[in-house]
Amino acid sequence: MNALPGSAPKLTFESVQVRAVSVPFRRPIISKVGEYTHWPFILIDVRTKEGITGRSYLEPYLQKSAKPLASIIEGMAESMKGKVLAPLDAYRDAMQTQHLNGREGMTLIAISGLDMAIWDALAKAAGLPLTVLLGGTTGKLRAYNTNGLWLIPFDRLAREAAELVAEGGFKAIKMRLGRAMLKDDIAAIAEVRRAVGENVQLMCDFNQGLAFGDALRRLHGLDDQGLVWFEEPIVYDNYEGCAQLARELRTPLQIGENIYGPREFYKAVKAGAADLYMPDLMRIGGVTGWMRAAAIAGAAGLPLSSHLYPIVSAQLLRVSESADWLEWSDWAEPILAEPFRATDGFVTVNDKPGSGVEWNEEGVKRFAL
Ligand code: SMN
Ligand code: MG
Repeated sequence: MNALPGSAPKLTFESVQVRAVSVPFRRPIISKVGEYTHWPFILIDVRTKEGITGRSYLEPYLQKSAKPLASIIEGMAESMKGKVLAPLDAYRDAMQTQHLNGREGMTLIAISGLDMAIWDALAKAAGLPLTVLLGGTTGKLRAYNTNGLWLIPFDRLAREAAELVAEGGFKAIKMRLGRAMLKDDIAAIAEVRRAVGENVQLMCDFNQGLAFGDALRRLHGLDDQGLVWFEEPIVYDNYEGCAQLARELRTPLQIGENIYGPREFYKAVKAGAADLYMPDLMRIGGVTGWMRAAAIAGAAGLPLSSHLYPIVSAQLLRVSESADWLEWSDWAEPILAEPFRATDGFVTVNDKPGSGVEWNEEGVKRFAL
């Protein structure tokens, strides 16, 4: 390394490798945003002249997005070549040039992927876990299991709920709602409660599946169910509608996984669109975007949870002022060098340098697209 005594080592961007895989689900997604049997991942390796490789992955939902996204990332990386690895500069420069294509969508997803890999490289070069590089400490975070309870047949709910609890001693799990009638949602909740008892907390997610009028009626009908939150009842960017629901209902309203970047995040917060927020690293702008959004949430006194990306999100929740829940899933496990498991409902950020993302090359080869 070319470090001077007392200074952080400097890293230089050399090249990027982008690969795509598609991993079959143990429990396929059946939701209002579609049905999926496989989950695509884009794997990003940022190589530096100094020999350190920064890694990240994206979960682009649609297999067909993998190729165009990979070429956007490669194009963006072209202009980073030879530059000092500095995530805030890279974010700014990429935004300045890429805003010609729009500041959200694929642009920000690509920036987010590169940003996370760059931060990973810097943490590795410093010999520190990302959370420590960002000024925090390693340790535990409470997590809920999101691995199942999609809109599956009613008679499978109880068994699956019990399985989710058992997967990591979870004290909280998430189920999907928005079945045909209000009474169906009430019955589904009762079925899950029957299986897991009163001591497991229940989150619920509508995946934007309700029209505003339906949501108004449905959520009032579910308001006395003791749910931890109502997630995305209506289309995510109807901030006025979300704000009305947040004001009217006693159960906290949760949104955030579809919000692009800290600027949009600020607009949602300013509109009072929710009581709780859960940014997704792929859309919020990677580590850089997350830290900016976390500062806004912290200052506004709004609890912050994560969406997907459990390993990297855990590093960031540890340094987020208003950290709330980590959303735990094991979907990336077949391509990761080490599983990221929960015990007694908690995940632990360990002392390994970096963000925690390393590949299981055998898994990557097996599920390559
Ligand atoms: C979700 C995650 C991944 C795919 C579809 C839906 C969901 C969540 O919104 O919050 O976990
Ligand atoms: Mg959701």
